Amino acid sequence: MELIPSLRLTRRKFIHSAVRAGALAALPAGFSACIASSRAGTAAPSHGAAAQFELPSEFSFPKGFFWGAATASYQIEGAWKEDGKGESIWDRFAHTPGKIKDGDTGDIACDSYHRWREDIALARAMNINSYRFSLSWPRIQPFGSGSTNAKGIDYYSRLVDALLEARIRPFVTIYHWDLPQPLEVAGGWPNRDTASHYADYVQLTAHALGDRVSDWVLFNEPDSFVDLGYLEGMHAPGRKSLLDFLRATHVVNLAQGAGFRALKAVCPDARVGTTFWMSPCEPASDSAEDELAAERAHAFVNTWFLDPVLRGRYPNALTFLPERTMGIRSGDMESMRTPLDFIGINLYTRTVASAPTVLERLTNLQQWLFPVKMEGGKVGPKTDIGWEVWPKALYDMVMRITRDYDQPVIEITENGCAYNDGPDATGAIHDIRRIDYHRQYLAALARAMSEGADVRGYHAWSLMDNFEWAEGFSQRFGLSYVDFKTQNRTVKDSGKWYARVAAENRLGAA
Ligand code: IFM
Repeated sequence: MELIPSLRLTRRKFIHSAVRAGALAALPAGFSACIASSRAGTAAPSHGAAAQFELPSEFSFPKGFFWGAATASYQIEGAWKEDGKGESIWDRFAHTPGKIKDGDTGDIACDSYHRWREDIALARAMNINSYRFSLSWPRIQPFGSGSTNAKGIDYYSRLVDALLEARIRPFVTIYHWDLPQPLEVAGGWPNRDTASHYADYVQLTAHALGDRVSDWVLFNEPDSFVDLGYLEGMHAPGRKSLLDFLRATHVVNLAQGAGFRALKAVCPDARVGTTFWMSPCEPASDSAEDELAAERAHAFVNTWFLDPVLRGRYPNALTFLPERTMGIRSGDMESMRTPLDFIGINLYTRTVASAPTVLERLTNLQQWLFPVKMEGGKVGPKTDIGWEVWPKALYDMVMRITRDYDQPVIEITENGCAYNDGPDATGAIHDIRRIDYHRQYLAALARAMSEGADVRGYHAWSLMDNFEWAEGFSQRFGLSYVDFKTQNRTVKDSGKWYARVAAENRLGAA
């Protein structure tokens, strides 16, 4: 059964608006001195009242702030069946004709399995002090359980050592979507056993790397891989089933609790969090119905996975919670509740939500279950992948999480934009729009920090152009350009700009 067409918009095409009066509160005394209108500040309102938004043109970040960049194993490593690596669901999915744009695969990707030294050199050239990368589960455990692949462990061990030597924090994501294929054959994430296999794998990685790695991300965007992989079918393993979506949701939440405890059992002092795809959800109009729809959208987009871990309950996203269908058992709520050390936020854009009409609800089971229509904002400029540039989204989201979850520690684990600028005749890549994007989003983040948000780091997505899932190599998010024929890497103008910001620990005037 497919859920509402509008859900298709959630992860990749949606956007919301959160132009709430509170979000536009006056700036604290002492901060306004360094405020100047920026380009973001000139954005037109998404609806109704004027949405003026002042951004600081200059801001000094706190000492010890992490200036990072992020990548993920399947998107960069390649070497898909080398040195004992097992097959992942992404290997299988990408090898299935028609699943990925232009028939691209991650078989070679950025060849980072062989070129990781060059990648660390890129990070150094950009003055990055935090590198967020992910571990490929089937490279470490080819079958998802049982035997360990020593060569896989060695690869990550060498990477971690080299990062530490370069004074770069290794920020390790344990799961970024590449489930071992044998576990999918056994039922995948909807199968409860996957949670205990995951906890075993977490413990294995903690034993292997925990003497040198202090900062861990349990999951990258559980909402994305469960939604896109099990409900919408656009990502591996390509299922389109409401039942699988609901079950996978719950098993991932159980895995998260079990994984957290497994990691802390080995490394009690480790900082352990999870990274969530987030997007502030704005009502399409001032009507009470759209306001309610925006809150429902928020529950589905932002807290569907956050509330189980932090509050031990599911949010009110659906008209009712099908507990038995989800496979919820007695004691589950307690075991999925976990005191994460930080919340990772991956943020790109906003969502606009509106209420379906009564007729739409009565005639469409899916809209009855989840009565919300969601889409992306249509006011700001679009990046090449079609996502609206809306820097205020970062401010709104960070402030909402800060308010609603009692000022948690936050890491911006991803923020970035797809612009496909290529090299000019001299080989230089003048990606001015990417500089603008990061500058404006960083300014919005600075404003949130000046208003009390406890943000410890910012990670640009991505260190380099890479395999963008179902979009293949058609979307370039990197601060460095990768020539996928020669595998040559070139730092783009945005990477050089980022290097200056990171070195000065300060966002200067444009
Ligand atoms: O490329 C992805 C990444 O794997 C997860 N977050 C969003 C990025 C851009 O779509």
